[in-house]
Amino acid sequence: MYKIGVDIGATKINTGIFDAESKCLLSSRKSYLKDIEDTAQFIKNEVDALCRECKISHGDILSCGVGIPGTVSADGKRAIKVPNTSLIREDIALLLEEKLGVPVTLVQDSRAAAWGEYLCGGGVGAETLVCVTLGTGIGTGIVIGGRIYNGALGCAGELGHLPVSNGSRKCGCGKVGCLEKYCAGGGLDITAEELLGEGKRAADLFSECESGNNAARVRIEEAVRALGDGLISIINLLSPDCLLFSGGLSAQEKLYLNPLIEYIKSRCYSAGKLPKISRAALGENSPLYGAAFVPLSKKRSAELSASIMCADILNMQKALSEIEESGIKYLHCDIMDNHFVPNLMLAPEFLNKLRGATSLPYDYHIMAQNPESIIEKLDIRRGDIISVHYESTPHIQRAVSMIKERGAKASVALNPSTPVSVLEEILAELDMVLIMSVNPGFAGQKIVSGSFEKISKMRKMIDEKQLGKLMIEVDGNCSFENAPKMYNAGADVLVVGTSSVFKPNMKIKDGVAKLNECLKECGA
Ligand code: S6P
Ligand code: MG
Repeated sequence: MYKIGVDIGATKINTGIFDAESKCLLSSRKSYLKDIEDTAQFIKNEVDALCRECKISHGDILSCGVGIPGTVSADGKRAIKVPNTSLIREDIALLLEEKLGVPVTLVQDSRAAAWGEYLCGGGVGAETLVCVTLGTGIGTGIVIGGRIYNGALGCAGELGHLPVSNGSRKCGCGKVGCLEKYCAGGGLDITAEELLGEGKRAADLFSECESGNNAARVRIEEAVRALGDGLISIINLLSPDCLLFSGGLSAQEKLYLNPLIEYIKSRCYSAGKLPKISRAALGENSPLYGAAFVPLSKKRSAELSASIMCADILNMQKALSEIEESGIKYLHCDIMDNHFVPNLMLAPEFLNKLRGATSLPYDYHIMAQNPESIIEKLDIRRGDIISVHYESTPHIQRAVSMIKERGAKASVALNPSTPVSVLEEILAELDMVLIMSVNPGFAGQKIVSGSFEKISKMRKMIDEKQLGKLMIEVDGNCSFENAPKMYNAGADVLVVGTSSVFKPNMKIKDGVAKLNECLKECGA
C-alpha cells in the first residue's frame, strides 16, 4: 500500500508517492499560477500522473496528507487560518477526499517538516525534536515522545511571533515587532531595503556583507542574535536533544546558519550535554515526507443518546436493558414545564428513581423556565450532561456555573430560531452545545429546514476557536436519513427517538444497528 504527501508552498505544490518503507518513489514539484481555481483538482491531476508513472492503481493508495502554510483544525479536516494565500479553501481536505477517495489529513507545514525529519531525516531517534523552517517567515515544528506537539490551544511553535524589543515592523499576524519580521527572509528583505535602497533583497544584504560592507554585516549579526536569543529560550524551556533548520535561509550557512548555531551553543543552558544542532537532512522535501506520514486524524465518533420519553413506559426496565445492550452511550432525559414548552413531562423525581434501573449517564435536557431551580432537584452522577436552554434564563452563565459546580458537563441548548452566534462569549466554558432541529416540546416532529446548515455553522465556530473537545448534540428527527447528514455537518451526539430507535414494529437493538449502518456508510 502507498501514501501520498502534498506540500502546498508559497509558489509551488510538491506532491510525492511513498511506499510502506517510507521511501519516496516519485515526486513532482510544480509552480502554480496564483489564480488556479481548483487546488484540489490540481493535486488530483498530480496524483494521477504519479500513479501512472509508478504503475500504481488508485485502490492501492491508503491516505493523503497535505502540508499547508496555516492553522489546521484539531481533526485535520479544515484549514482555519491561512493568511498568505487564497489558494487553500477551508474545506480543501473534504474536496480532496471526494476526488481521491481516501482519507485526507491537513497538517501545518512546519509541523510536517519536523515530523518528516523525525521519521526519515536528521531527527531519527530524537526524543524531543525542534525543527525551525527559515523561509519568508519562521515556522517551528516540535515532536515530543514520538508525537507532533500542537499545544492545548493548537498554536505551539509560533517562534516567529516572539516580540523583538523595540520592534515596530508590522506583521501579517496583526501585531508589530515579531521576530520573523527581522530574522526570516521577509524580514531581511526589509532590512536590505532600509540599508541598500528600494528593491534590494536579503540576497543583496548577504552579498554586500561578503564584499566587506560593515553596515550589512552588523545588521545580519543583529538578526542572528535576535533569532539565537529566541531559540535559546526554546532550548532552555524544552531541553530538546535535536534542533534542525530547514527552509531557504538555512542555506546561508557561512553568514547566517553557522554563526547562529555557534551563538546558540555558546549561550544556551547546559548541564554538560548540548542538543544536536544542524541543517535538516531532507532539504525542501521534509514537509512532503511529514505530510505523507502524518498520523491520520482521529475521526469524530457519532454517539447516540436515547430519548427515554419515547420508550415504552409500561416496560421501562426492558427498554433500559435493551438500550444498554445496544451500545447507546447516554439516556436523554427531557424535562418540560408546560411554560417554556407546551408540554409537561419527566419530573426530576421520576428520573432520580429511574437511576436505580440503569447505569447509563444521563443527558438531561431541561426545557423549563427558571432551569436553575430544576438543576437543584437532580440526582447528578459522574459523566452526566445537563443542557439548559439559552432562551429559558436571563443568566445562562450562572446556570452553566451551577452545572459545573455540581460535577456535570455543561451544555447550552438552542431553539431552531436562535442563532449560534449567541454562544460566542460562553462557548469556551461549555462541554457541549445542543442544537434543536425541531421546536422543543414533542417527539415525532418534522425537521426544521436550515438545521444542517446551523450544525455546520456551529462546527465552524468550534473549529475556529480550537475547542476540539466541545461536542455538538442534535435533538429532533434524527432519522435514518437525517442522522448521517447531521454527522457530516458536524454533530457528535444524536438524540434518537421515534424517528429511528423507538419504532412500534422494530426492536431497539435493530433500530440502533440500522442507524449505525447508515452512519458507517457516511464514514462515521
Ligand atoms: C422534544 C425533545 C426530544 C425528543 C426527541 C424525539 O422536544 O426534546 O428530545 O424526545 O427529539 O425524537 P424524534 O425522533 O421523535 O424526533
Ligand atoms: Mg430533548
